[in-house]
Amino acid sequence: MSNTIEIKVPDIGDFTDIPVIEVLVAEGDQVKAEDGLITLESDKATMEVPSPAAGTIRELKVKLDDTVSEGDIVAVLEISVEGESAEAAEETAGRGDARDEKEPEKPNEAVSTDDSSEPGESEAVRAGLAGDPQDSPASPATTDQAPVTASTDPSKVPYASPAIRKFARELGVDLNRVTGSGSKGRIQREDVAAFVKSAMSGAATSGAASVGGLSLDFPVLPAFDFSRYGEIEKQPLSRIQKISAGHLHRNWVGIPHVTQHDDADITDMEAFRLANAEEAMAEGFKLTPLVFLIKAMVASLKKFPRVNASLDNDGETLVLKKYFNIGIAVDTPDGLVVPVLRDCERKGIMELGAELAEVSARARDKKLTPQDIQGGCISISSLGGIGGTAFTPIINAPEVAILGVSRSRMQPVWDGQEFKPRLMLPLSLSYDHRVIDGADGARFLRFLCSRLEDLRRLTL
Ligand code: CAO
Repeated sequence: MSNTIEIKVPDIGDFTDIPVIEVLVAEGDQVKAEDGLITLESDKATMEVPSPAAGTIRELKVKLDDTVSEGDIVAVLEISVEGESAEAAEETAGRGDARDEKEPEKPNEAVSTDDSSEPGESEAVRAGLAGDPQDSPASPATTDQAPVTASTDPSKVPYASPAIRKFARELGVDLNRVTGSGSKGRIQREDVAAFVKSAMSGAATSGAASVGGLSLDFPVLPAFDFSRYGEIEKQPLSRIQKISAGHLHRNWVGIPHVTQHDDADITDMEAFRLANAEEAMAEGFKLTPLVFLIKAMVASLKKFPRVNASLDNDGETLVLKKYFNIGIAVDTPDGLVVPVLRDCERKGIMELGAELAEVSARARDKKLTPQDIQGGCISISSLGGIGGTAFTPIINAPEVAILGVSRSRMQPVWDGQEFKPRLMLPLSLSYDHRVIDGADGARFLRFLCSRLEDLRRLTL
């Protein structure tokens, strides 16, 4: 009595030369009866050829992308006979019981993407992007991402082989949420693995977020192999970049941003700045437009208290702040950090200029302390030293607005009678639309521009 059998392609209807799209076993693998061996895909359906008995795959006669027809040998199986004879198994093998996989999937339990225990949170704080752990309130998207809920749309049957469905079931993955990278969007093993990895790490590619009680659901990027198209090099992100990536993503998705743009005529301010630049240099720092912006920001926050606020933990109460601490985004070789200048209402232009120079030097030397980056009311992100005409900065939750600064330029401005050359500074205010209405956002930014246009008004 032979101990091995040949497993053949069963009756698959009128089809011949069907492509093998998956090989699910390797030589030496132990299989159980009904375990899938290969997956075939015709124009009409996808089928799996199962093992007729338990045993060990001694020889594999097909490989990926081969084409097969009824009767072709798939594998040689050494039967581990316990209760079943090789003859009985042989009878089953190739008998025409390839499983058609188009039956709908039962909805599965979902993978939880709860990322509340974020590794490296303290570094996120150091990066100035985690919000403030002390007065921490109102980042509605801060911690509790809800478990991903299964999509149960019966019309949407995931395109995956039975083996992949089984794999997904074992991991608790809802295939409706996985994007297939195979031909015609077929979900592959790597896609399921990438989905789980992404969900577990709460990484930027995560496809789900729960924000203010609202569950968002969008497809996850499939895994890419860029080396297929040319030479590549991999560079790990720095710790700060990894941490800030998660927070920027959360803030971008979780906060309904609107960005309002305006230009401030800083011709007179620039003359004043240049007149005082030398004195600043003598004191060891550069007097840049940014310091004037900090003062104008304080005046604007006083006038519009809702902008100097955060949403409380319940998402239904505003916490209005009576202090004026301004975060400044600083570009460092390791990534973006946001140190905070405290009590800016009590400090003059020169004092703020010196402090800004000192704190940005420490940021670049990685010498900021946790206190340096806590307690901010609003942030300013200045790209004016680099260029650009406008951009849309991302709010640094739990703050509710951020000011983006682009490069000033001379422009012809119509004064009612003639064009005059004026130095115009482009400003972009992103604000949380749940807290600040569009009209108030526009008024706030115009007010801020008006203070820059006439510095005397800062004293009012
Ligand atoms: N328009 C025209 N010129 C400007 C300007 C503006 N809006 N802002 C600055 N400048 C000039 C300065 O006067 C200075 O000129 P000189 O070299 O001739 O004296 C030069 O540009 C360089 O300024 P700076 O960038 O060194 O100084 P700053 O005070 O403007 O900014 C800091 C300090 C720390 C904010 C800045 O160096 C920095 O890191 N910016 C990047 C912030 C960032 O990455 N933001 C993006 C975050 S993502 O939202």
